[in-house]
Amino acid sequence: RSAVVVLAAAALAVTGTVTVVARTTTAAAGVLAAAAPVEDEGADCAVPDPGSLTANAKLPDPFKKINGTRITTRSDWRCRRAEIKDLAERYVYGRKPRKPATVTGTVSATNITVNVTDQGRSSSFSTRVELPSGTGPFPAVVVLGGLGADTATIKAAGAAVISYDPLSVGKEGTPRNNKQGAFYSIYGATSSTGLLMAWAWGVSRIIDVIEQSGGNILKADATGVTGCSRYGKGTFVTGAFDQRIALTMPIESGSGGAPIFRGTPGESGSQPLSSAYGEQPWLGDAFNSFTGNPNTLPVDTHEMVAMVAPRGLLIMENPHIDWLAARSGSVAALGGAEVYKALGAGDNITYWSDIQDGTHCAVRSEWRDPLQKFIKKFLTRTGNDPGTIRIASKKAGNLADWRDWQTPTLSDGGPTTPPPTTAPPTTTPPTTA
Ligand code: MCU
Repeated sequence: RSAVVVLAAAALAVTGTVTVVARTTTAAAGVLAAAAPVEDEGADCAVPDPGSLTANAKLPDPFKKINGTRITTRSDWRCRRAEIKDLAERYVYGRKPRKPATVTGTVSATNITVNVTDQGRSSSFSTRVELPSGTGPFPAVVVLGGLGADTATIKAAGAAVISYDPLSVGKEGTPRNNKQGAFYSIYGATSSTGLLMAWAWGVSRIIDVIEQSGGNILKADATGVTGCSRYGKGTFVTGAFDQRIALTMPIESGSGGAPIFRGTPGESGSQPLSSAYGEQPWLGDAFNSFTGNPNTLPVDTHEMVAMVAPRGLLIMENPHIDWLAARSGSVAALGGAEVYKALGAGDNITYWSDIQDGTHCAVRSEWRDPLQKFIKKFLTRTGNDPGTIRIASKKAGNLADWRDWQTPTLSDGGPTTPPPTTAPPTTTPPTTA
């Protein structure tokens, strides 16, 4: 497998309204883009106890293991990722249970049913399905909650739309000690796992059913996920915690979603962490200890971005509404993109906040093109878009302000040097008389 994906993390050009990070790509991006065949590919990794927490105003070094040493190879990332996953569950979202004892269900051209049994308890939920035109089997995008998703573009690009109501799996409006929905019917109303992770678990169970369905209608290895606002938070968590998901597309997720936790206290007008924790039981109960001091978190969302790597990630953010914390969102994307680059997959992430209309969760013309391109790259697999980092200057964060670590050159997994920029010498063809 020679994934010759070379990233020349080139010119950081600041244009009039946006920061564009130009990138150069050579061949075979698809090799690293592949989703894993299992939900949690690093489940066998030995993850040490995190020990006592120490304050760090900067973003934790994603390349530094819990034992204090830094990873040196791309293959080391697999178990470093498992550490990040453990920290994120422990302190931020709550535990995502392992694959349940039994998942059954059906896939038809109009709906999916999901029945789960685990720990002796059962629950069910269902979703609607809309197929694109043409002949299947089709890739599919799970749309959380309906809001803001450009379903016309998704279908036009050749993917089915699975309309999933996250609230059937994790209900809003309940106190933390009485959580409700298909997840909590199994794992208990006092489970400390927050709604975002419960919603993510529901998407994983939908994928289980698609996998078992025989693949005549929907393809199991080409699933995307999207959603806006609170469902953008859910989308972000869903993509981070299931490595079968080929393309993750959170929209305007705000505090508790993509934006770095460390950034929101200093980002004027952004939703405070106490509010993201308190408005609904979105985050896990354990996050309560960090709402006033995110600096003691041993993990931040640039590392959840990194958990998605090298899979496709399209982060869409709105810089016109302060509450949405788009500056902190840009820092998460830039920080996480460092891991993508180190893995040779720098062109598998797009971040786009350069938009005109400030309406929350509007379907926007600016996002149509990047959306189509990433669906073609990661779901129908008919494209090879190199990704774009397009940050509105109004809410442009600076990664250098947030890190005290540098991105290592990881020693395996293919070349890490850019291709020659000068053309090779040409030979003059012999002239024949
Ligand atoms: C951005 O997502 C949330 C936000 O965190 C909440 O404070 C607000 O009430 O709702 C937003 C949302 O989900 O809007 C649909």
